[in-house]
Amino acid sequence: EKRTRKSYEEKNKETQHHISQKLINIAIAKKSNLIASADVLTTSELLSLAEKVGPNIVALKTHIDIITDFDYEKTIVPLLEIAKRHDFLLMEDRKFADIGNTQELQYSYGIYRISSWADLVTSQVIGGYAAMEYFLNSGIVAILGMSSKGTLTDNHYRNEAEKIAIEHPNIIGGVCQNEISDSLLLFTPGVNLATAGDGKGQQYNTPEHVFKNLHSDFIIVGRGIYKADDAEKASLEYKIAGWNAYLASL
Ligand code: S5P
Repeated sequence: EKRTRKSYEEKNKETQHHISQKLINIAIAKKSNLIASADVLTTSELLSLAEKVGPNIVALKTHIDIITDFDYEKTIVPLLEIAKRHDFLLMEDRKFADIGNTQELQYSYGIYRISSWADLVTSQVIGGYAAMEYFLNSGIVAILGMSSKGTLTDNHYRNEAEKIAIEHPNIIGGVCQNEISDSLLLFTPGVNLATAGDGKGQQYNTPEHVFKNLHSDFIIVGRGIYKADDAEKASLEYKIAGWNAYLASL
């Protein structure tokens, strides 16, 4: 197939981008390939979740625009401190989808000032190669295929989007439910150990499936962790499940 199973050590040698290297080094040090998605609505929930799951994750994925009481000083400044202390990266799941100029403005301005804190940002590649030029401070994770039922990311779209991702030096990887090129890190959301869907179109797979069949590099888990009675314990369970699935896939 087009993607071979490579270890994080092998990937580390091949990658050029400093953000990929940082992410992989954290994965190796923590024996974790877990990215927790913090889809919570308040600053206190966000910070408390980050504190609990921090030791077990390589990155915390945010949707910063759903934080109802967002305040740069009270939300981002302490989040950066927690990320530094527990050694994880911040990934803003903004899924940019516009022309380059607008994306540049959305990335750096408004109240969120994403460019000043996000190690990684997600972006659609619908705007084409040149639209990807302006996320200068962050590694870009391109949305190549989506996990939701009825998504328009069919084979043709995925292949065209993947070409841009492979060629663009600022794009370090892709979000996808399929295998993608070896030259990209593969991030797979839609992972849950307990359920197959959410009744709103989300479709879940297990860590075993994404490592063995897709040769994924990182799993993204939202409700499986932040909705659990004990988020800290759940993050440890997903961390262990993800790492064991990775080892078994080698
Ligand atoms: O195709 C996708 C791409 C993404 S980034 N499907 C997804 O579910 N996501 C994101 O992953 C989604 O926006 C959410 O933040 C997370 C999945 O959350 P969960 O609660 O379903 O695990």
